[in-house]
Order: sequence, then C-alpha cells, then structure tokens
Amino acid sequence: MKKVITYGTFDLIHTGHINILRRAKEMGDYLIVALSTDEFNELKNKKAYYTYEDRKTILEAIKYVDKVIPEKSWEQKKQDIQEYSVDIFVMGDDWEGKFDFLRELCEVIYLPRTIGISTTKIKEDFMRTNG
Ligand code: C2G
Repeated sequence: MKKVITYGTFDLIHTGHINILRRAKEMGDYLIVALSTDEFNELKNKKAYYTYEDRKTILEAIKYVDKVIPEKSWEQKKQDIQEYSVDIFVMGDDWEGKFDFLRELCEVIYLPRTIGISTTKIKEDFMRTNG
C-alpha cells in the first residue's frame, strides 16, 4: 500500500485544498493529512477561523483523506514519515525546495498551487462585501 502525507492548516476548506488532496491521494492508496494545531498555527503566524477539532472533522469528511494527525511542530515530519511508513510527501509549490531534506526518507513532490483562491482571499473578499 503506497502511503502519501501532506501538511497544512486547511482552514475554510476551498477548491485549492481539495485539488491538492485529490492529487495527493491519486499518487497512492492512503492519504494522511498532518493538520496544524491551533498552537502550531500561532508559530506560523496564522489565525484559523475554525478550531483544530472543526478543521479535523471537515477534513475527515473528504473522501480523499484517510487519516488526520496533528501537526504540532516544524520538526516532526521525519518522525511522521518513519512512523507511518510514508512513501510520498506532497506539498503545494509555495513550499518548493523547503522539504527536500526529506528525500532521504521518501519521494518529495511539490504540486502547483490552485491559482486565484486562498483562505486569506476568502476572508478579504468577505470583509469587503460584508465588512
Ligand atoms: N494550496 C494549494 N492551492 C491554494 C491554496 C493552498 O495548492 N490555492 C495548498 C498549499 O500549497 C498547501 C495546502 O494547500 O500544500 C494547505 O495549505 P495551507 O492550509 O495554507 O497550509 P500551510 O499554511 O502552507 O501549511 O508544515 C507545512 C505547513 O503546515 C503548511
């Protein structure tokens, strides 16, 4: 069984997230999503609208997602890959090159981001029309 992993905040789920989850799943048989906790989001200077639990519930309802684990630190990726016997690590290409050190453990693939959509844009558009 080929196992794939990806990481992120996945707040206000949108088609950019769905596209990368679908493409990541298509690369294997089992997709793990390491979901940034609320505390880790603070380290990323991100304030998610939904709590970790709500973002986890939403992700678990997506057919491409087989397992959701917490992302608590920048340093856990090697351990996760070994613990879950991951074959492929996938991230959007805004992270191009940042995780190449994982190539000693698994395949590392950066996928093109979906243009024109982001959680930040959703929030800004909403504020502009409803602010
Ligand atoms: N993404 C995408 N297209 C978009 C928006 C996001 O392909 N229009 C991808 C990102 O490239 C990322 C994933 O969706 O691979 C999740 O995006 P975020 O929730 O913004 O994740 P991020 O904050 O980049 O967290 O340790 C890694 C970090 O936790 C990544």
